[in-house]
Amino acid sequence: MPSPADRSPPILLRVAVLFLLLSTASAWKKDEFRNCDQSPFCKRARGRKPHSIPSLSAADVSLSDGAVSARLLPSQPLRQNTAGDDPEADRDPSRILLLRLSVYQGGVLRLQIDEDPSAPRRRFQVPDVLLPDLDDHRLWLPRLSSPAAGSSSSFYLADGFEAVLIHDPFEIQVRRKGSAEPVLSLNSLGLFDFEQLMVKKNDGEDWEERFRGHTDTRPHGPQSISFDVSFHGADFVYGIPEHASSSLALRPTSGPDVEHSEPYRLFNLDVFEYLADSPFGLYGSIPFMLSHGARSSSGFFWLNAAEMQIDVLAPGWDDSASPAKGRIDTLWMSEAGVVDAFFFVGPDPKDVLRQYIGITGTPAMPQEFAVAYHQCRWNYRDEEDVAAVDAAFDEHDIPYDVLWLDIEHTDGKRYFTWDRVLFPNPKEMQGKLAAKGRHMVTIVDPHIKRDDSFYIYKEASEKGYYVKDAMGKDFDGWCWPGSSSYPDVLNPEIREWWAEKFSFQSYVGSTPSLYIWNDMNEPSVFNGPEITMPRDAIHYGDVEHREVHNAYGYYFHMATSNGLLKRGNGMDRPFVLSRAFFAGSQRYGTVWTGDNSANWDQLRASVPMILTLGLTGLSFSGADVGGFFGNPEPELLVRWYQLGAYYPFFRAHAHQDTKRREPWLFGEHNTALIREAVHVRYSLLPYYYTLFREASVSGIPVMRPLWLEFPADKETYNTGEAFMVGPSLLVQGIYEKRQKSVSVYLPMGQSWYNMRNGAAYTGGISHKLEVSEDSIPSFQKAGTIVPRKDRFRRSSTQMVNDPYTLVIALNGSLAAEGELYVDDGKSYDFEQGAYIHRRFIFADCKLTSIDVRPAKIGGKFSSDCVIERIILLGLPSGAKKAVIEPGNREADVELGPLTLRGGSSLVAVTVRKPNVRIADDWTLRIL
Ligand code: NBV
Repeated sequence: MPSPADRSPPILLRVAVLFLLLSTASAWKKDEFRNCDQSPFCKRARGRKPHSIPSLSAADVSLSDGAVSARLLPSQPLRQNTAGDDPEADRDPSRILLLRLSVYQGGVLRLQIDEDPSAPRRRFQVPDVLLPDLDDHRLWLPRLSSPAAGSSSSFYLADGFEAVLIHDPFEIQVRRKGSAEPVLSLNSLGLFDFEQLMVKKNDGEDWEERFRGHTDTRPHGPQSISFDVSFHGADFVYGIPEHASSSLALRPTSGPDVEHSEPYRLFNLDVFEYLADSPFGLYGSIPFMLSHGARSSSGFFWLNAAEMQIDVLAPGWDDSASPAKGRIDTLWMSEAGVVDAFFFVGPDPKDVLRQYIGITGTPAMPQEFAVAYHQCRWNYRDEEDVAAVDAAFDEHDIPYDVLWLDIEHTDGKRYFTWDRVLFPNPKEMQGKLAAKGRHMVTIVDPHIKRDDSFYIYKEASEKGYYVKDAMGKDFDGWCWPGSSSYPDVLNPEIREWWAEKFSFQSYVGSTPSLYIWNDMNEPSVFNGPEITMPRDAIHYGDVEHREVHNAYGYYFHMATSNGLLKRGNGMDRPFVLSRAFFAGSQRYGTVWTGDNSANWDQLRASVPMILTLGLTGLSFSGADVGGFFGNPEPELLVRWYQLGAYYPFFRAHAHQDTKRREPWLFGEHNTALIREAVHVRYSLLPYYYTLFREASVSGIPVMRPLWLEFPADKETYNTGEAFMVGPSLLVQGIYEKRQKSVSVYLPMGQSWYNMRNGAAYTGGISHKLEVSEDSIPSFQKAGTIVPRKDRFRRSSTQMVNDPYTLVIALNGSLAAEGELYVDDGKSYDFEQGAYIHRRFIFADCKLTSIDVRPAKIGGKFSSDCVIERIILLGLPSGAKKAVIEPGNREADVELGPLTLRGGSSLVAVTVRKPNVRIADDWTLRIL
């Protein structure tokens, strides 16, 4: 067997790769990545005009197995390719496409189009993303209705909605019953194109594609699919992460008034120093778009893991037709795979999210510690460094829950090992953190050092567990450890094997308080085309990498998460952070927005990015607080903590070349500001945990665009600077240096209370507010109740028995409602009903706590925690005391500050020490 050195890339290439990695001076390297014009499938599809290609018609439309099936045939005979240079004209006219339409409960239409069995090979359909029991929710269609002329077939889709298959040219429409206007349509612009697989007729045929010295052999020829999807009645479209943008609504990429723009690209890539505003694809891909408008919301999801490019077309993009009103046209293009697409009828935006989550799964319920603050850096040098950082948090009275170790903690980037000099006693180190209720996370990347003395490498190579190159040998790519191979996680057996590696016996030095971080799983390959794996590499089942690329990181995340689940005998909720993701990743853990930079634009872009992830299922996400590349000035760092404290995933992180930036390194004043920001998060942990529970049941994200809560308020549709945390809090970031004032739009229908000083504001207008350095603007919506814990400890685990504060923001009718969810914070006992779930209702001067667990649920979770304070905002003065039932006990009512530190806050009515248990039913009457 050749030595690893023999297999390394040539020295020149290694120098070039090293240069690429070390050159931090210049930003994003555009030329490293293909643009649409350099991807023939994208260029071809983008160049087409509506109805300009031979159309397909649906024939033999019938019901079979409770679903609609049809054959798609050319409407007219195909052109002759006389010049021999048009691959579109070369297809075998005798081959047809098979179409199937099926309906799932809750307003979901599925469209599948694939080649017939005479195709030279089976095209790849992504397994393991749709919920395994999805078919149990399929509706059996009893009948198809066709008008007399037989030009279309329609069938039931959901109450008030029907689906229509128009036969020639074929088109799919989702319509409100009785209305001729669709809500969603596919191929209404006649852009549907499906490149069928071909067999090479002679060796002279050149199907290869070249890009920057890399050759893609493309043994199966062009196989792309493209089509148009229109969202009717839509004002804006959102979704399809991951791209960095300052705008939450997707800006048009083609049409009048659009400067030359690339389509939105979905191709998982390790992009060095990405731009804050660009349609270029980043680390993860979710081909799910949703629309919202005054009339309705709807959604479209294409389950396809090959490279995808999506254009949002500006009105008038097609100069041959008059601009469509109240409709957004989009063009979807994928390099390979099949059509397996889902239409979601809405009509409310939360319905669309539920419909999407209904097929891809609800987000995993995180452990409570994971919802708290995480401290990371590439790298904490050694055990002394870890101990010093840990101690300094305590000295400076800043709580934190998790300390992270990046790649340098390993023995030569061999994951699952420890550098013996720097980390000689990993178990002891973790034990010391665990004694304070803290946890540790270590990094485990997918590139495995090709070194026969490394047990993981050896075992996987003996078992034949690596992705293969186009020649059938173990793929050999260059990454952190040098020459590396990549486990073929598409194979369930290999995922099982990988999962085993997390057992305490196998991962020597790991303890139960250690959790995992998966980085570089796009996968990143330094010497590969576009810094990733060649598209003609081969996976399990003879699947080409091009077909599965966007889901590689998903499978890796899944295998790791299952490893932690196994390690804890199914009783400990895994925590795994992944950089790459795909539809369904929400079931396996957390993601973050990768290598951002320490500048104000990236701080601003973090909000639309996280909101978009939330809309597409990934409710547990965050951005590196402080910015990964570069050194943030103290003001930026403070503002980032103030904003990051509201991200669902709150972690500070920094590149190894940056200056140290732990919260106490910027002088007393800044330390105090950061401490305050972290305290805000810790005091809101009960509220956040309750929101994570809601997300894990319904898929409604923790951090929400304003329009998700206020779908009728048009002013909110295009806002990506302010956001809601759950239904009750609105937060506005400060994105400029030395900003003195900010204009904040507070949605209509309610008034709002400033969370720091209790001042009331009217909804439905923009308020110009002075900006202070000690916080960013945050408001509680009138009519809501927010649970808090205001005593600060070293970590969230030490707060478990602490008492609660309820903040009640009254609306115009002096009423409010809110929820609290509590469980043991780590196990799955909640699935058996071992949790507390209360609804607090305030009306007629009486606060009632109601159990909202389903009546028949077993399992019990008990807690002796009590409510130690109730703060009422908006209560007219005059309250004298509170009377608690049962027991007819009295509690004092006084005027008190809104926060424990008081500061400049207005006083609010405070019930002191009501000491009612959160687990009990009670009422508290204000007299
Ligand atoms: O493992 C080192 C870094 C990590 O700190 C970062 O968070 C990842 O996104 N990793 C990327 C690789 C190096 C990036 C230059």
